[in-house]
Amino acid sequence: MRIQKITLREIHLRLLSPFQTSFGTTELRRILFVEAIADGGIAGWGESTAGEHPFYCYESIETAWYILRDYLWPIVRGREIASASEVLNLFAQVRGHNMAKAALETALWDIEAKQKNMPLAKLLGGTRAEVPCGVSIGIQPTLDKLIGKVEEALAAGYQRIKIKIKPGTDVEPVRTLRERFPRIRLMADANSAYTLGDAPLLKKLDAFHLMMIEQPLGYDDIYSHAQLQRQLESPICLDECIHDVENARAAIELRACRIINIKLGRVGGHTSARQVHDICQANSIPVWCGGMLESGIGRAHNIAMSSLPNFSLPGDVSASKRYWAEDIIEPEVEVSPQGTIRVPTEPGIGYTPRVDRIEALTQRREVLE
Ligand code: OSB
Ligand code: MG
Repeated sequence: MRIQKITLREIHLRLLSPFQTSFGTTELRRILFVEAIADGGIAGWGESTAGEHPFYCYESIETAWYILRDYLWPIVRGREIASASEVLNLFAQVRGHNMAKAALETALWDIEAKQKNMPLAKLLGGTRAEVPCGVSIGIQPTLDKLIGKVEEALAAGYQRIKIKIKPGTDVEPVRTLRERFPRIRLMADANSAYTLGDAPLLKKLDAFHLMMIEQPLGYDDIYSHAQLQRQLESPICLDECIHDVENARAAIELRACRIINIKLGRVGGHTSARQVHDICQANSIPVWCGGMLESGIGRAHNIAMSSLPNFSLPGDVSASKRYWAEDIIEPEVEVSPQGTIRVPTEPGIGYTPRVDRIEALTQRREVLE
């Protein structure tokens, strides 16, 4: 394929309810899309999961836009690309900025799948017809509200509940949920809010039989997670720390975690995600797909990736209607009463971007040729 042009777009989408983590609260998502047009006119779509602020990681929508325009597009422009699987290496010259890379790389995967008239899931090597789903519930103002959110998610069929924790809002909500729901699959995500000195506090969570504790320590600190894992019975799952197959390998060999959360943006796209998936599989480390409050386009890519065989644990990819009054794809992402999402069998990402609606929500646009 040869890419004729790409369009960068920023849309604003308001979450149905504010989402609070240990690093802040999000109410309005500023989402960057890449629409790439290949020779032959086939369009592919990707979504950058960079946040509004550099709080989850150093990237933000502003850095992603700049890196895409000034560095990544010039690498792709005019180049004959035999397969989207080449793009990870082409982009290696740019250090980091994985969310910017993933936005363009995933769009090219969508194009390649459409050119081959195949579902993206199949092109990636996916084997699942449906993927198991969990929910990620933000920090709530009261324990009653938290219980209400959990009841709602369980009634909708979701297979596991993740709650966000932060210092001061940790043992209490976990204990409350475990007492109220003794048998559910429950986990907690700290988004790097603790230090190794908090090990005694984190150890208290062992009493509640969590599936895992996600990213308790420093966002780039694999070594301290290895020290913590030795002290905990609960498995540690790494999120923020894992950017590519090499540091996944380091985390596995150091025994810093027993589970890895894969996010397309954080690892730089489908090729890297598949490499992380494969090394985890070879080492009996189960993986699951993390979420970044994506709109339908990012969600569709997450579903395709989650069809790979080692995505054996329920992920954070849930129904469009949990986030948005109206999504920007057709059909919206739906979850069955059993808590699964059907992997589309249509070509490409298998959901159609609603271009009119995207156009109406667009705050900024830049066409690069
Ligand atoms: O750490 O998994 C995370 C949202 C924004 C930033 C980081 C994270 C999250 C979530 C939400 O947990 C997952 C989702 O429902 O999209
Ligand atoms: Mg996380």
